[in-house]
Amino acid sequence: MTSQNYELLLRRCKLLSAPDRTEIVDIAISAPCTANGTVSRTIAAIASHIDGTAAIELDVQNQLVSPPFVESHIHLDSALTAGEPRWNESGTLFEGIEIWHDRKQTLSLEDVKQRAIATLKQQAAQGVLFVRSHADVSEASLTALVALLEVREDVKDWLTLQVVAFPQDGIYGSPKNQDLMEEALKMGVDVIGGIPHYELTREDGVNSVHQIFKWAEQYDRLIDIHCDEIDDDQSRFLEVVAACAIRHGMGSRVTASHTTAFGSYNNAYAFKLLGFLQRTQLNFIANPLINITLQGRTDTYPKRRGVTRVKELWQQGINVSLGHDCIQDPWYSLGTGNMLDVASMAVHVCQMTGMAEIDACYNMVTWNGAKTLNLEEYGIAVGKPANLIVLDACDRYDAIRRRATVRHVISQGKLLTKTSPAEVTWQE
Ligand code: 17E
Ligand code: FE2
Repeated sequence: MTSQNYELLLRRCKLLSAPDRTEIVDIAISAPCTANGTVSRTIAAIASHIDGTAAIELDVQNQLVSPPFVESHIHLDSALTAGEPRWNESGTLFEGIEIWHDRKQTLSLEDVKQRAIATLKQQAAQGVLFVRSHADVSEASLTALVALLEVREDVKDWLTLQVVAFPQDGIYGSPKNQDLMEEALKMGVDVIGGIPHYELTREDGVNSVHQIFKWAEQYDRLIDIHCDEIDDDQSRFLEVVAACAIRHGMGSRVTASHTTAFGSYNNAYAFKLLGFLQRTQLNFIANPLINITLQGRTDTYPKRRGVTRVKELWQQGINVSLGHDCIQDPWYSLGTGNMLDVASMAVHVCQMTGMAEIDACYNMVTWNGAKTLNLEEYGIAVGKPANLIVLDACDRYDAIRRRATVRHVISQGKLLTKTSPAEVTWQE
């Protein structure tokens, strides 16, 4: 057999080839081939030893090779604005919405694009190659949306971005907002969002969910609703989303984000709801960094964690992924884009410290995120697009515990970034 020439060869990889499988292998990535005008590089071979040469050959030395991280929930339009025009002193969701309301009066295309791309670069360098971002569409100019749709195009050679039309001020909060949602759909958003707990009345909230499902059918889009992001145990829009998902047969295309009130529901109701949810194939997104800081603010002690029931949903086999939600914005002034920070916070806040539970938290920022985003070609297998990351870690537990450095990011077959782990030298 003649030895092949590849674009890239990775030797001695500890490959996470599936959520429950690792193997030590070589991975070869094909030279680019052009089909229908797009250049693609796919995974050509995975084997215990691959004969061949390559333009770039990396000895991975038995470190972990994983599919890229998936950031399933972030607001890129507000990223990197913390303190503008003022700091969120109460730390509540509602003060955040007020501050953002003032900041968004001064948005320009360049302002949003520059911050969004800077954030995506931070994320990509840390192994994130798939991102779902909300874009606030409650401003008449739709500046945030136009900018993020342009960014989606600008980054598509190295990162896949989905954009959600997110009505921050409510679909019925102002008479123009319904038209703005429809405008956003016509402009080509990937996903329809909503915020039923922030509509003026419970009835408006319920109606907003029905309207979102109507639009999703009419325009053939995914759904991702900010749902019950409040500690109010009476905030029960999740059951409406679940019922609509069942009736429209759309479960796997629908996501309920945050659902923090689920952490406050009484157990009798929560257990009934869990049963319903199992019939829906709905996706859930928890944002543990921000949920633990924004929620519980009206409590004294005991103080609620304000995070949805991640462990119980996972135990029921329901798809849960994790997001950052914010990086340096009016709701959360911290954040670096590192998905291992998010997974680590989930381990703590959701008390998922069992070995299988820690692995599950890693899966929530990889495979589960891909499922939430309805990505078709995710994972590392022969014939798939060559997207993968090399971590300075021996397994998922090690990666989360040490927030391991992502040493190499390979996007669409090309080496996108290299990062060296910090090195300590003891001075005798
Ligand atoms: N807007 C909202 O309603 N909820 C959030 N968590 C953020 C923005 C970040
Ligand atoms: Fe959010």
